[in-house]
Amino acid sequence: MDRNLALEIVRVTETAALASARYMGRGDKEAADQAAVDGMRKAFSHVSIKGTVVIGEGELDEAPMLYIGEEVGTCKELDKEVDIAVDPLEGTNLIAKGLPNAIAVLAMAPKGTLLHAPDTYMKKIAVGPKAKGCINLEDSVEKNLKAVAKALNKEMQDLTLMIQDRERHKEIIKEARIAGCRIKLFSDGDVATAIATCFEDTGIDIFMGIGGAPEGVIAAAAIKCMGGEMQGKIIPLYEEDKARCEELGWTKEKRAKLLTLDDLVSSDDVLFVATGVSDGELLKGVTYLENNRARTHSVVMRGSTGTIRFVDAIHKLDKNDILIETM
Ligand code: VTB
Ligand code: MG
Ligand code: MG
Repeated sequence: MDRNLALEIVRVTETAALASARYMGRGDKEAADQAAVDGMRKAFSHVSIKGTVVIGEGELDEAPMLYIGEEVGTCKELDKEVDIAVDPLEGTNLIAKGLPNAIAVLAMAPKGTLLHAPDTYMKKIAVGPKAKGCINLEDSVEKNLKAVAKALNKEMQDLTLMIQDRERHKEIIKEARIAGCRIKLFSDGDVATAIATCFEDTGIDIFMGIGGAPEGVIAAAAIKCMGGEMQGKIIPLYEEDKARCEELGWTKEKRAKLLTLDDLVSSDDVLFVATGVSDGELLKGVTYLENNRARTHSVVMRGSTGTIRFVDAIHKLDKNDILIETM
């Protein structure tokens, strides 16, 4: 993929973030999500790719656009064909309540290289580059924690696990407490959390738990760019998820397979971009400034070179044509 795409594509998540950040704390997660979707979709119509959404707004969030199979971008040339995975507002609940860690996010890779995960759940484990090769989703919580502690040259009591605060994680949390590590619970947004393991200064050493499968593929794109490790397994949590999996060809046999990082994202030529909507572990959220301006913080990663760029941008809102069209 063209290296300049990495710089071009940041406008897409910036627009989604700018559009949805207005809804912070307003208690309306659907409106915030819709604004992000509209903004992202509009911004895509200015990008020179021939993109197909393979991970989109599925039934989990019930958003009508950027659906799976939708074509985005201005190009027709087959050599510009890419797969796109989006979550225009990852953490709709977070924005509705004004809580931290909401991001606008997308991943892009050559056609056929992003896993077409069902819009159900995925069991996940992720670590940063130093603990690569030490984890196995099939092993016990204790074994994984011990292996990561050893790889990071840390005592167990100094290791930090981050896991979503859900009833379904009761067992993992119990085992981790017995093992003796520190545990940081979060309410929503496991893309940001999985990625945080790859940045030492976040203090997060390992991420585990069951969250959205689409979010799993998106996080894997970033982890691939940064040389960390992630594994997953499709888990239909509820009865209706099972039917949905079957409908999409995710049979019981197919679901039983452990998904490696290469299964989730098979190309090294992957792009990942995220813009903070509310303040988070890695990115600051949108702030509004005097004179109709707003500031965004984004991260752009390129797998082929491993370059990670933080983009700190000030937008003049009344001159931003994409935003004006969206509002
Ligand atoms: C997961 C997680 C996301 O929503 O999809 C979660 O991956 C939904 O889980 O990051 P519940 O059904 O238990 O709420 C997020 O937290 C936000 O989209
Ligand atoms: Mg979403
Ligand atoms: Mg989400």
